[in-house]
Amino acid sequence: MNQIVQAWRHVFKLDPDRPIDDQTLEAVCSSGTDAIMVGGSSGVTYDNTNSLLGQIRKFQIPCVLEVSALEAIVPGFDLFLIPMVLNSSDPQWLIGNQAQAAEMYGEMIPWDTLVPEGYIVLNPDSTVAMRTEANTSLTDSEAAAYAQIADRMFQLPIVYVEYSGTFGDMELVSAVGRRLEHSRLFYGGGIVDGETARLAASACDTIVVGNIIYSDLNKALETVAVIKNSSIQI
Ligand code: 1GP
Repeated sequence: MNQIVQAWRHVFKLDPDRPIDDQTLEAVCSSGTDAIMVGGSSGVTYDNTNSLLGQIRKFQIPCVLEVSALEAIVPGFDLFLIPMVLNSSDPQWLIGNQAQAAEMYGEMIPWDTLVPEGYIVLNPDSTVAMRTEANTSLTDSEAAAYAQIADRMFQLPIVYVEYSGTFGDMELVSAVGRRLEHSRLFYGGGIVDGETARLAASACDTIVVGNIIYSDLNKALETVAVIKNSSIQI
């Protein structure tokens, strides 16, 4: 299961709360990206998640759900990514929601399909930062320390540096990457063209591209081309 994630270099993230037409979706799914991640910070429901899954399943591409709301867990995804927000000031986002899910669905949880992600949320203006009350003012070395704990103590397969909506500090991302031994480093936030994709890919293992899909499809597709046609070792 984790081996699947280990092979990803480029992922498109689609928001169930934002409609996408079939033509755009076909371009996204046929782009050469490694996987489609479904997830969002607000407005995610069972119905809009199920509907987006139905659209994506017309294409042959791994499709995973990043779980952000208990009531929007839809069966039928290849994997379920479970965020744990390492720098939230509210333990609900680190372990509380997960424990609640285990209490509600314990016997039914398909554990083999769950992949925990240690999130480090760093854009203070993003919905996710506000919602999770994340401490976004981490220094490079503080962020790297969180990552090391995620890697060596929690043994999380993914550490995800999240700047959703803005391009982040690649020095910090590199500092995090240097501290990881086993976890795969995901980076997302503000990747809007080939150049930002290249810069981010140089600092992490897997880039996640979201918003630009909805505002400039060609630029979004450029982010795949740059990763797949380059010799960047990520
Ligand atoms: C959001 O990390 C992703 O969770 C991607 O960010 O939408 O800014 O590309 P953008």
